[in-house]
Amino acid sequence: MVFTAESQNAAVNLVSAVETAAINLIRTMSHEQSKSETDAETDSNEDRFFLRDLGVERRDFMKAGMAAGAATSLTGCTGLLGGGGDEQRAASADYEVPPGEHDDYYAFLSGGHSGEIRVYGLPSMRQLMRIPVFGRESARGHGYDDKSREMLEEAGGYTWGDTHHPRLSQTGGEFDGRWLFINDKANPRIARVNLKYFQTDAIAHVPNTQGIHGVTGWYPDTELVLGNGEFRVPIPNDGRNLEDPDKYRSVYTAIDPESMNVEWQVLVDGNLDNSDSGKNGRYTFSTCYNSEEGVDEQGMTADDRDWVVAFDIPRIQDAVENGEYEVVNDVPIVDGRQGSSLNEADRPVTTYIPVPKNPHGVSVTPDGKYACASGKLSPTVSVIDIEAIDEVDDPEEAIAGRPNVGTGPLHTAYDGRGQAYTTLFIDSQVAKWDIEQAVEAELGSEDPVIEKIDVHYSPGHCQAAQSYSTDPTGDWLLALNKFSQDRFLPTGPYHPENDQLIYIGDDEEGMQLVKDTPSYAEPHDATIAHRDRLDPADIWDPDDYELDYIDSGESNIERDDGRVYIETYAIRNQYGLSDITVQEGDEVTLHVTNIETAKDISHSVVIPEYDINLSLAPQETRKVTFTADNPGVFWMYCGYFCSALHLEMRSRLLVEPEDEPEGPDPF
Ligand code: CUK
Ligand code: CUA
Ligand code: CA
Repeated sequence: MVFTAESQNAAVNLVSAVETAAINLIRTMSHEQSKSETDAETDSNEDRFFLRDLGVERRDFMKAGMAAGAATSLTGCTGLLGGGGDEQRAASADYEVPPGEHDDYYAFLSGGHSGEIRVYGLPSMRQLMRIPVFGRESARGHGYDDKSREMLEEAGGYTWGDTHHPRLSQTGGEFDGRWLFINDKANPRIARVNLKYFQTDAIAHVPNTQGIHGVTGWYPDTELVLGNGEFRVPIPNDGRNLEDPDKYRSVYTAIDPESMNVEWQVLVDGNLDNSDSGKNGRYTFSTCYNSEEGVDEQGMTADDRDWVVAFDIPRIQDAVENGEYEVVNDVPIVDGRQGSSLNEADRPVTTYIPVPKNPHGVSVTPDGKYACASGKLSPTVSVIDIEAIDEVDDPEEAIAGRPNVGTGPLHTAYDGRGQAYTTLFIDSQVAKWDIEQAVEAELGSEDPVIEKIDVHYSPGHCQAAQSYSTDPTGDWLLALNKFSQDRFLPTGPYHPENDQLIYIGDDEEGMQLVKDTPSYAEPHDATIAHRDRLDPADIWDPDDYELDYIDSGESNIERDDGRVYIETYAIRNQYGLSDITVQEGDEVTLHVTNIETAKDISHSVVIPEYDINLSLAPQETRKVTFTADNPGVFWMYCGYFCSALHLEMRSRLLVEPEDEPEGPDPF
């Protein structure tokens, strides 16, 4: 039996009569259909559609997934299907990457107010790693050794952050596997993750703004990293103009990706939400939902239009070079407001392109032709013709299309075949639409929409494989849904979020939901890179850090007037020094190399009393400094289960008291 429009209509009728009966019918239908087509179709496009030579044609379970999805929508998402239905579970199993095999893609997901990044493998959706960024994290010792602790302290000393937008560095418009940049929406910071080591290696503190929201590289070659100031504040924010919101300001900030130095800022009208870069080293784009410059929801939603700001980066750099700026908190700020004299020239520094209404995401098509801004409070996506910006008299004329995609459009991703995928927060769907058709159609037309798929529920971003680069691979789409409601076993009042994997590689069959993955609050955005784009190191290269490598037999203790500098090493199953004696009150630095050359043999140095937690991957050296202000015996042990004698891997820190302890021994 084939699952057709008729059978779906039949199912609709049945649902209105007896919901559960219909769902069972659909389940049965799709199951039978799946089985019969598996028998019948054995040859077509096997290699293309098979993930892992599992011997099953993927169309079969795509249809099964479709049926289960249809059933879910018929029930109004009330959870009658619980975990998604047997067919969906079966479909999902066919996308499993078998034990011991590797995924095709890395997906870097932001962790929201957990302040971290999660690394998934796609299509398995297995969580491969977490990368701590803006807060201390004990498993990897982030914020515990001197270097990472100083990095966090120098970037403002905040204890947590809110990561939203992981953006990979690009060379020539393609991911180069070098760095990942990510914003802190809570505090004014942008961090850099070194993708050789999957480790946060620099954090820039950005003055003159509260929090950085959207972030993007300036592509194609990531010459700058750009961050959006979302919350308007007085500049400088030193107590002036508290009651005068008209004098609150937002800035767009440029950071040098190598030095992580804040290079310049651009003052704008309104505020700045999300950001993306054009592909040819000219414009970057940011949405503004608060053109009204309101301070509450009513104020920020008063007008029907807000705007997208196009930043002409070379023109801004000229202005900086010509000294056309004011310096506040050591940063040159170029006036990019609409009335700025810099905008009277032939080439304005900023162009304000009106779009409806409280727009949210903006993303540039892989060919670099269009910047698409989602309306949020308008059911449309505004398609900006980037080349036209220089040609039109009125910026609004640069709008080349405006498809009506559905309710609550937030973010748009691309498959590289001329199609766009926009999340619909309110409809709980992803809409697929044709970009050129959107340009040809009347503004507001629904015609460019090709299909919609239900997701569960209320997606923020969706992200397609390599969508942010010039070469999307067009096979996988992640929908990062804010609510999971009834999709998983209950875990108390805090529910996991739901990251759903959708196959988008077959335009004929349409989008296929294949996997639900619960996630901890809360992924906002992701970047998905083919594994060939990255080349992570197995073990550390000692040339990549500044600390001396301490080899076997090179342990050393130097004492100088209350300072004790200890150099030692770790190897299965011991430290280079079996005990270390210091005086109460000494300032102690522990400098340790993990001299293992075998991959995956990590050690750590843990001294709980002194809050020491030094984590060491193979060939890695780190140091930590502390004051030995409590006398006594303190076991120093290894936190990684590194060998059969891991528990025996320990030494003693002996802190000699300043004053002899009093009283007899009680035992
Ligand atoms: S924002 Cu979170 S769902 Cu930071 Cu990209 Cu839209
Ligand atoms: Cu080293 Cu456990
Ligand atoms: Ca608005």
